[in-house]
Amino acid sequence: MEKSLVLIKPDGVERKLIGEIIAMYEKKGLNITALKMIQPTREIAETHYAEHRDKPFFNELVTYLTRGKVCAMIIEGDNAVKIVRKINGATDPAEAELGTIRGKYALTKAENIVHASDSVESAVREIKLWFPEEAQ
Ligand code: 3AN
Repeated sequence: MEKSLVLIKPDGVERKLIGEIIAMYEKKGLNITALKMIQPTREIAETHYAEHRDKPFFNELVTYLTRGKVCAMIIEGDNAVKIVRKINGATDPAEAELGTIRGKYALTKAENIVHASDSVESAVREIKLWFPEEAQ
C-alpha cells in the first residue's frame, strides 16, 4: 500500500489541531499506521528540508520546525501521496481551497501547519528519517 510521511508542524500542535487534522485523513479512508510526538533536532530538520538549503527562507524554516514538538505519522492507502497533499491544500494558504487543512487553519506560507511527502520516493526517504524503526 502507498505510504506518505506527514508532519503536523509546531504551529498545529501548539494550536491543538492534532485531532481535527487526523480526523480529516481518517474520514477520507486513509490509515494511520505509525504515529509519534517528537521534538525535532536541527539536524533532522535540516536533513528533512535539504532541498530548500539554498532558499532565503531555509533558516526560518528550520527554526520553525524545531521550535516545539511535531506529530509525525505514516499514512497509508491507495494514492496516499496525492490524496494527502490534496487534503493539506496548496503550500500558500491564500491559494488553498477552504475545505483543505491549510485553507481552514493557516494564514501564511511560513506557518502552514502540515507537511506531506511530495512523491513516493520522498516518502521513502522521509520515513527513513522520521521513523528509522519502521523502514524496511
Ligand atoms: P509543501 O510543504 O507544500 O511541499 P514546499 O516543499 O515548496 O511546500 O515548501 C516547504 C516549506 O517551506 C513549506 N511547507 C513552507 O513552510 C515553507 N515555505 C515555502 N515557501 C516559503 C516562503 N516563500 N516563505 C517562507 N516559507 C516558505
